[in-house]
Amino acid sequence: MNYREINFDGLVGPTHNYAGLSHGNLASESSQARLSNPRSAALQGLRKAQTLAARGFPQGILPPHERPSIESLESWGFTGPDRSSVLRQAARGDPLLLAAASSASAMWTANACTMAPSCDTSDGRAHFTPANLSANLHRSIEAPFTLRLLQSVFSDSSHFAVHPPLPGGESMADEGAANHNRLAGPSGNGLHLFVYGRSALHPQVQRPGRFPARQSLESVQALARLHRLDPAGVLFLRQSPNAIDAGVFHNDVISVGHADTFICHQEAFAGGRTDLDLLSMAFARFAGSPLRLIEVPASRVSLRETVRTYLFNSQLLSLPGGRLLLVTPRECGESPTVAPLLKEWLADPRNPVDEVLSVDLRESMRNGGGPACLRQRIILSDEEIAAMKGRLLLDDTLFQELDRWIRKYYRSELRPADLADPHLHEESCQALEALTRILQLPPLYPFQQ
Ligand code: SUG
Repeated sequence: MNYREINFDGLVGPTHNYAGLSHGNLASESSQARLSNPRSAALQGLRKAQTLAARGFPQGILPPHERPSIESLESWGFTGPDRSSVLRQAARGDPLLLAAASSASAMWTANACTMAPSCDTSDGRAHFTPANLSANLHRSIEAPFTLRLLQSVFSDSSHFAVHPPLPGGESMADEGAANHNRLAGPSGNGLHLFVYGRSALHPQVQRPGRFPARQSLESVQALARLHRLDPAGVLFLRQSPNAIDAGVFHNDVISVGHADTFICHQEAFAGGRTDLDLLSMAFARFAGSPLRLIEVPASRVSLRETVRTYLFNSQLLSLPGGRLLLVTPRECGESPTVAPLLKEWLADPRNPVDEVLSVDLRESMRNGGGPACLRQRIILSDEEIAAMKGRLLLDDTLFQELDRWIRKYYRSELRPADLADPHLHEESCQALEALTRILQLPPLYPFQQ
């Protein structure tokens, strides 16, 4: 069977703003209250997706969520005869809750779910579990809509299993594919690397001292079981608490893997070199071929520069002949330490990276979201692709329609104070209504019920 990796990028929603909601995410904290430009943000993301689609990389799109989430505000006790009164009450009662209900954070679809392709699962179906994102209030409210969306797109239960987000609150905190990599060699056997930052049931596992560790060991173990993965093809590694304390709130800020290549910073994992040896051995045993491992020493790129440039939040994509394309944030090319490193990689014939493509994602980057955060990798067979519902695969026509849609509906300036503006919610709903038609989805949004 022929399998393809499709990158599903999240369309940035019309309420994209900087509310400083993510403790431990340095970009989010330092951008708080900054003026945002939702239109540019959405166009930057769409342009990245289109650039890759135009080069022949299969590319999908996932829609934004309804924001501000009136449903969430009502569930937190803000009531009223209509939506504007709920918004007014929330703005007066607790502007921080309104900000949490308004974030366009669903754009970072790496956090939408974790998936396992059908070639790796014992029941031969592709498995999906939406992330509960319970570490942050503004992100936790994404899970119900993500579930509805996945259930709608992957509704054919002969091909797909869509699980509900993990229950269990903080103990089962799950951030989705941002802490998961599937590595595979020519044999096609996929090794699943799950990364966690703490354990709920084993308090002896050291936690970071400064910032929260979002993903629990118990959650990744549950995902591997639910997705019916072969235990021999699964590895759990702990993120380095030092890295978390330096602002590495997800593992995809410090490592990226694709096919048989894994690129990471020296300080990515708690066990350092031992963990990388474990990974190489597990891969060689399971995939039957060696892992191409690129470890970047701290003496070349500091943790600080790692977090500032998002080098490891680049996308790795297969070019013909087993070579790789690295899609980096523009910040990498501007860095006095990262730019020369990338040049060296390109000049070194032993390094599998053959091309670097720099993309401008400034609006998302200011909230801590680089190229890899904006995409969810979904590996499907041709038959499964045909069984997907909706018009989510990006081609030139869809790109043109989405480009026009963004230019029509999105504001070019948004301040945190604008979140209480009832017109913003109305405009967003009009935009999402139009998008529902463009993407040929059923009415899934709360305002459509
Ligand atoms: O969860 N930022 C997101 C960034 C997510 C990046 N995703 C990956 N690494 N895969 C987060 O911290 C900031 C929102 C604000 O502050 O307004 C935010 O949610």
